Amino acid sequence: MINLDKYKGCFLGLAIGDALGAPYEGGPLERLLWKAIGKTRDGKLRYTDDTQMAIDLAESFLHNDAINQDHLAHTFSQSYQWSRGYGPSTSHLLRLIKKGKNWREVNKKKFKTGSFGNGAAMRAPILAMCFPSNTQALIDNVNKSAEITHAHPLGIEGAKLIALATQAAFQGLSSEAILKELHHQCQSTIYKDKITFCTEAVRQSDIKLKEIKRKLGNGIAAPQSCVTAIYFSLKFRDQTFDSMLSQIFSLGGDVDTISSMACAIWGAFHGIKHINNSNITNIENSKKIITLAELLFRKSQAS
Ligand code: 8NA
Ligand code: MG
Ligand code: MG
Ligand code: MG
Repeated sequence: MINLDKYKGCFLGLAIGDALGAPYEGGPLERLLWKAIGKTRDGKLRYTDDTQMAIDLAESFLHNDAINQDHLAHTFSQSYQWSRGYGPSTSHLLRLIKKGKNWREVNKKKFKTGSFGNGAAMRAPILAMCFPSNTQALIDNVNKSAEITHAHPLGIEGAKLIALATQAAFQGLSSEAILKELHHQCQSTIYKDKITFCTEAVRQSDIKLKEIKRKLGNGIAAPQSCVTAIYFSLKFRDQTFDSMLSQIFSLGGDVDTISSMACAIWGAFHGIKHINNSNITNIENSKKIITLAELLFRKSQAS
């Protein structure tokens, strides 16, 4: 059953996973930088590019009642701030759009085939809130959202898997059914093989974290992180939000993005009532995020 509680859990999960995961990301220099800039003036944990782009996507969708690529590109560029830790190619692109370039002319400037970073996937849970019941509409709009910043087929495919996993979590499907459907939806062998491994790993009781890292990855490329996030959301489906977070923190690598995607899916399964209140009140703009989740839910009920 899809309900408002799940919408709030999904959006807040995304932001909490991101803000709590950010200090664990990367090497010692990045951690030092995050110590300096990772808190707001009133002591809340700052979220990073992952949540900012998710908020942009929600606001642009609510404004247009659709994914309007030009409006979305503009919205991304207007809220861009280097201090939120955007990926290098996305930073470059958003600065060009801010200067007045059309996104279509610059989205393949850095990489001829477009970026396959996980930047399109990290905002994909919001698309499942925009299109909670129509799978084809969800896939079409994942493509539209991803193309602006991540036109590479592997960047788009990672976003599609995260969006479909979130949609299935809202609907409360069994983990077996979710993985079967994701396997069916994979276009490339790289994702297909990872979903096959993930299906085994979710069942196995003694799987080691280093095996997950080796087989599914923990990097900033979409194929190195999207199935990893799906794995954690399913492995910890019947355990606490905080126990999932602590495992992802131990994984290392692109922790903010992997925990953001995993926590969004977990939140879509269980809803806000299963997330500790201290996690919610500790992060920047939690009230605004709850309001956006309410507006998205209301729109989904009206259509
Ligand atoms: P992106 O689009 O810049 O892609 C990330 C990286 O992936 C690129 O910089 C390349 O190294 C590589 N890459 C992507 N596409 C190609 C290609 N076609 N050919 C060769 N290499 C390629 O960034 P994004 O928007 O996808 O974001 C990815 C991650 O970066 C996110 O996790 C986000 O949180 C961020 N991030 C930031 C920091 C930081 O503190 N600055 C650290 C880690 C990750
Ligand atoms: Mg980030
Ligand atoms: Mg980061
Ligand atoms: Mg990241």
